[in-house]
Amino acid sequence: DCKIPVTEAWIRKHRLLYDGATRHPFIRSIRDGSVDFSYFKRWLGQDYIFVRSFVPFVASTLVKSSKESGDGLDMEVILGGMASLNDEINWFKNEASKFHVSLTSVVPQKANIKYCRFLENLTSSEVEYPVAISVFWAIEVVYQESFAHCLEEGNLIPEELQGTCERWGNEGFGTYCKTLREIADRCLQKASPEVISKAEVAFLSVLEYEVDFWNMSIGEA
Ligand code: HMH
Repeated sequence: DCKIPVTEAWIRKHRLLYDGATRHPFIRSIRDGSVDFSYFKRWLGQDYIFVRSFVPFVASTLVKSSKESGDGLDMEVILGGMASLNDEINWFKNEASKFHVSLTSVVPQKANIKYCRFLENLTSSEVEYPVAISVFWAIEVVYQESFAHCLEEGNLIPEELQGTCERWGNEGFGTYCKTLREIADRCLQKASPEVISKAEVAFLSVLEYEVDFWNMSIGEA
């Protein structure tokens, strides 16, 4: 049915993989309080590296949005996203010092290197805006859904990890992800079948990289 937004169709079609990325055992362990803090610390160090390479990707998406004909609101939303990444980098530094993780000595692991390389390839001006904005949305929504799940009724989140869950699980971040999704759907609706299909492949890659990233955090990759 052409009335279902494209992202909705993708999630329905790839439900198992989507749930694999947003309901990973590592996330479930944070929710139920059984999380191993050494895994959390590994995740923290690796994610700091990831976020640093996420910034140039978001910047390249911002450039693409600025070239779109439209009301210019997309660019403002992405600019807001960049501003929150600035806060996020500072949050990582602060959190790392609380958990005694030295960010300067973190060695990027294979799953992280691969994910960062994927993002770097997407910064090319050859990559169409609908592809880039779909990837941007997918990356953010995986964390939003994961940590919002942690915060749902009945959770036993360790006090030390409450702030982490709120960082991505809070309502404001949820609204931001919804806005990104609306932008993506609007772009995809106007895109050619070839571009839509490239964007779907990229969306699936994000889900796979996210699962690998969680696996790496629990030492299984
Ligand atoms: C691996 N995916 C990963 N790290 C993040 N910080 C996000 C998504 C969301 O910002």
